[in-house]
Amino acid sequence: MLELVFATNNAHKLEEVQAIVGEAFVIKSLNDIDCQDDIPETGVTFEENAKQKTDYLVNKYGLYCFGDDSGLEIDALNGEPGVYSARYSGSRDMEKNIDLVLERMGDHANRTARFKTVISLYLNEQQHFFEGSIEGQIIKERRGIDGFGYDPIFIPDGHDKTFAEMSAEEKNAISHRAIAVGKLADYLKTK
Ligand code: ITT
Repeated sequence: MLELVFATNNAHKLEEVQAIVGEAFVIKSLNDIDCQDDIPETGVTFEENAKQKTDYLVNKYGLYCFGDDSGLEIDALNGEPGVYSARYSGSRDMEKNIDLVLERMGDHANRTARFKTVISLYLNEQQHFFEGSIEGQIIKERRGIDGFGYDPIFIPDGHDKTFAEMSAEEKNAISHRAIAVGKLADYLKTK
């Protein structure tokens, strides 16, 4: 059975991906291969950051692997917070990060935004990318308590609830991450 390392230690992400990919591949975390390194994420695009993760594992361990990067792009803020989503305010404090987005957005009329995920896969000496995105609107104050990150201020197009007002099942059925992982899984099923 083929093994693939997922460049994450987020057990929740790993389980979600293993469930979608099925049993044809065994997916291991960084912990599983005893990698405690802080893998650099210094790119200016999601692609670059995702590829940095797989390049690191390929160079250091010679393993087949994949890694992801995601974030929120807001048109009125010229695509910010983008690759800086996790630390937009300078810290990982999501209260502060959301406050900064709301402050910079003010009463701006254009509130269009999208969540994006890019997955980099290195398999059989080939590099592949899989992308998922979901369009929506940034609202003026937080709504909902579920999910994580910027979920309380994002309403996906065609819905009237924020991601934070949706159940995990509802969000996972339409999310940027689910779309990208679905493409990865479809590709792996052909291998
Ligand atoms: P890793 O250790 O796996 O890199 P991370 O927190 O950096 O974890 P991501 O790269 O997937 O996770 O996402 C970067 C940031 O983008 C994340 O901290 C959130 O602020 C935001 N984000 C990503 N996906 C999101 C989602 O589904 N809902 C809300 N915010 C999200």
